Amino acid sequence: MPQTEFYYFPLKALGEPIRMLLAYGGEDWKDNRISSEDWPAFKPKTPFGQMPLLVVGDKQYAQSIPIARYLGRKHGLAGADLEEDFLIDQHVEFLNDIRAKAALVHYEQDPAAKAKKHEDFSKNLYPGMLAKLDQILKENNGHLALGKLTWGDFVFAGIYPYLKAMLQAPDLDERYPAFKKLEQTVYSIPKVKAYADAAPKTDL
Ligand SMILES: N[C@@H](CCC(=O)N[C@@H](CS)C(=O)NCC(=O)O)C(=O)O
Repeated sequence: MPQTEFYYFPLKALGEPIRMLLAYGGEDWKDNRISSEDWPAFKPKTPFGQMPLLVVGDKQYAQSIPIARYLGRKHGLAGADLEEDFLIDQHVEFLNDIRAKAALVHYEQDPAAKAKKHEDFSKNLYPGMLAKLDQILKENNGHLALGKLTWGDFVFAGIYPYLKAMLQAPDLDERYPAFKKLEQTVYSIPKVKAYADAAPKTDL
């Protein structure tokens, strides 16, 4: 069996769903956490100049959501047919829409523009999007899709701390208990828990 190597920064963020899926699948994999000092030398070796990156033997797999979908299919966490796969994709993309909006604020360099964007999105965008996400979880038995565990739940649980920080919403758990519950559901799966217990602790 070729060695499976995973590469990401020493953060959860976009890498954690993939780490959790590798752990769930019981794969023999190496968790390479690339420091910001080592990143410039590694960047040109990646397909898109970005991480996460999964390498299996001589094959490289890039882009976090396709990697999660690929591992989900590999480990029995996908839909049973095209229609079910579509529902998982639809809700993962909606979650990613929220992440992308929050990232616009989080990565804004100008402090005044950042504060203005945060105020605007907090008033006009986040409440509706978060309420919709909450409704999706409630309609799906606490899961992101299909009323049961899918790879989409791993995407949710893995990025949740990063999302919470980018939304500047430390009270998100209290406002939407279903979010925290889904994160806990995935982290309480024994193989995922064993990975998380042994992994370096990071906030995001
Ligand atoms: N669409 C890509 C985005 C990946 C991405 O934004 N990666 C960031 C870290 S979260 C990165 O590699 N940044 C370093 C750089 O661009 O030099 C994915 O989902 O994998």
